[in-house]
Amino acid sequence: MPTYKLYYFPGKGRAELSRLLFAAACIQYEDNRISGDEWAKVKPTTVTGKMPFLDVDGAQLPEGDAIARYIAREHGLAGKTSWEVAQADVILGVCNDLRKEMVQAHFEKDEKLKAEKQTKLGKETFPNYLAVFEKILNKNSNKDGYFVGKSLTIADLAVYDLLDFPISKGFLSLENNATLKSHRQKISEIPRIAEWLKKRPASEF
Ligand SMILES: N[C@@H](CCC(=O)N[C@@H](CS)C(=O)NCC(=O)O)C(=O)O
Repeated sequence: MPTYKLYYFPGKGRAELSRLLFAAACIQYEDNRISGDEWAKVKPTTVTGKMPFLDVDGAQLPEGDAIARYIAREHGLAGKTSWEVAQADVILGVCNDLRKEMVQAHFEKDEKLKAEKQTKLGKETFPNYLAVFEKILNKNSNKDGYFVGKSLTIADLAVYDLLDFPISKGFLSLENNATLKSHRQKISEIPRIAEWLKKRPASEF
């Protein structure tokens, strides 16, 4: 087993999916949370000048999605066939589209535009994306399973992770999305995930 060292700011952000994957696969790793001051020193030593990056036996892998997909492939959470891996990639793509809209609304500097973007997010964007997630879940799992195949994959954890912030902030409720709600509950009750959710450091993002 290689020695894994994950580097990111003290938050969930682009690193949390990898942490959830490590938890699900029960893999030991160093969870290095770098402060702004430390980052100024670390940045010039990195491949892309960005975090997260994963050190694997001394070799550096940047890019949050590349890291998560690598961990998933190495530890049986990427999908069991090439088709399943592609289906999981679909979910990751949809997650990235939704994340982009969430980030744009949250970090909009113009207050009027921000209010408009947040209203659109709540009234249009979230309902549309949640409907897509539910359609895929229902098609795959007869309403009580996983996004891809018959077992946990990176896709389940990606959706869980992405919806964490808006749900925890009260911006989003799954009350009208029973399938997604029960999926979320199921993922949070997987013992290794439940343990990580309980012990992970608190952070807003
Ligand atoms: N596409 C990259 C984006 C990475 C990225 O933008 N990281 C930000 C934090 S979320 C960062 O390192 N900012 C500090 C900097 O650019 O110096 C990924 O998904 O990993």
